[in-house]
Amino acid sequence: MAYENIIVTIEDAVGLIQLNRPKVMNALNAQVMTELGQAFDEFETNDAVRCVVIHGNERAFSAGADIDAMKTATPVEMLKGNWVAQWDRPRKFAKPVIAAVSGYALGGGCELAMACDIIIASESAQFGQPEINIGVIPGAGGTQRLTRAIGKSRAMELTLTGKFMKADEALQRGLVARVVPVEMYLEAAKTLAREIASKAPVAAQFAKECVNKVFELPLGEGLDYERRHFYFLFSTEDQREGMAAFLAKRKAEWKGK
Ligand code: CO8
Repeated sequence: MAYENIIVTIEDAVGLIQLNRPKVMNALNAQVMTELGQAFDEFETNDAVRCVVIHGNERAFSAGADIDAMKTATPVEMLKGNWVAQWDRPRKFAKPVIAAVSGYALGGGCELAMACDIIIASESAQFGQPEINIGVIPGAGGTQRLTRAIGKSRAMELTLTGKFMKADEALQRGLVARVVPVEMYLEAAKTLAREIASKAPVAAQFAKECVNKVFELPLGEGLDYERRHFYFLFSTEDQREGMAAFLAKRKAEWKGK
């Protein structure tokens, strides 16, 4: 598929999506989000892809939704276009998704990173929901996901002031998994993606789904959900193979079924 606003490649078993509007700090407009959805569709059906990394450039992961594109939008246009729904795509995508964040991850950029399963940040990363400064509020999950990730008081402070949070604080508060030097952030994300891609695919899909359910279900239902998925894995060839390989002290050969 030909893309104009993103660059899509596959390296080993890792699907790579680079947001590619550097002149506007990778601002996210309807075209970018549509292409992002198409790239996910492409990767979803490609068994060779087992993990995805989304990144921008060193200066910006993304400075958010394209302000110029939405400055005159009406509520009905927003509703009909419904491109906000694309922000949920990484969560709904079956395979694990890593956001590799360097520089700014603001507004919809922060929301897109938070919709991914893991965030790897460079030392220059800055996260924020500055929509208050342009007369609106986060609209693609920021109030919900940031608060769940870092707690109410600090999320409220960031959302009400529009200030940015630096990488070291994002790490300390659990928003990101790891902070690495700028020159290493993409490689670190790819290395992690390759490691995840080497695991049993169905188990990886279920692990992602179960961890994400923490944010949606009460504990009892979440525990039941996890247990049912655990039982189900005993119907896969990979469970037999994984346990047999462990006992035979050899490397498992996953089939993804
Ligand atoms: N949209 C459009 N253009 C942008 C955006 C953006 N979000 N961010 C930066 N740009 C453009 C600038 O206009 C500028 O363009 P030009 O060179 O033509 O003047 C270029 O990128 C470079 O930006 P700056 O000159 O401002 O660079 P600085 O280094 O001085 O500042 C910042 C960098 C701090 C990132 C600054 O650009 C900034 O504050 N950007 C806006 C951040 C922001 O407010 N983000 C939230 C947007 S609203 C949102 O995301 C809502 C999401 C809900 C989803 C709803 C979808 C319908």
